[in-house]
Amino acid sequence: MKLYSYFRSSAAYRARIALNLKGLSYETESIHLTKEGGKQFGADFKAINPQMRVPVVKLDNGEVLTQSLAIIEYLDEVFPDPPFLPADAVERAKVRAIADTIACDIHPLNNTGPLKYIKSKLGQEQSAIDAWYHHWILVGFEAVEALLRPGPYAFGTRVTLADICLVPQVANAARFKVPLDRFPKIVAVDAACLQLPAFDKARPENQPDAE
Ligand SMILES: N[C@@H](CCC(=O)N[C@@H](CS)C(=O)NCC(=O)O)C(=O)O
Repeated sequence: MKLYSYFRSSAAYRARIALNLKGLSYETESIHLTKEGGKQFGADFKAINPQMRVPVVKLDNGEVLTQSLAIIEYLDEVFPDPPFLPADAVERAKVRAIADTIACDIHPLNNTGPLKYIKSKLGQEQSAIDAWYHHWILVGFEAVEALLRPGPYAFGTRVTLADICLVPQVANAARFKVPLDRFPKIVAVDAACLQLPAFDKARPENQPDAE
């Protein structure tokens, strides 16, 4: 398998954690999202992912998968051990709700493309962009903090999809100096997950393209 990734991309970080948890080996091809205007916009990568975003997984049979949650679901279906979701349908919906709060509600508002647009097209100062970034993480994390179960992980004693989404979002928050003292459960889950080799190996600073 090949993972098109970028060390700072939190969506790619999700895919890296999932691949590691399943014990799958993969080759990383780095797509630098800022160098020379962004390698994701080059014709070669556009031919691979018309959305021009990472992560992308290229399977050994040549099939190309995009969107981190679709990639993670695929991995969970094809490599069911260890499962990313609980056995009970209600519990599964709750884990997915935490993951979606992060992947569908928080992350898109803090993503590279929209931030660039706010700055260059809407003429906002960096201070306004930082305030925007902080705001959407803080309101999103308030909800996530309330949805977490007693740990050590986001939804109890087993790692789930919720952890796979939460840890990269905490890394983004830390990078942009969002204060997390209001979220002791999130901070504890993040610390517990990062003790696991699958999460540690997936950290931005442990990637071959880390700067
Ligand atoms: N919903 C997508 C988000 C993917 C995404 O937006 N990736 C960002 C990096 S975290 C990206 O490639 N951005 C490039 C750009 O906006 O130009 C997923 O979960 O895979």
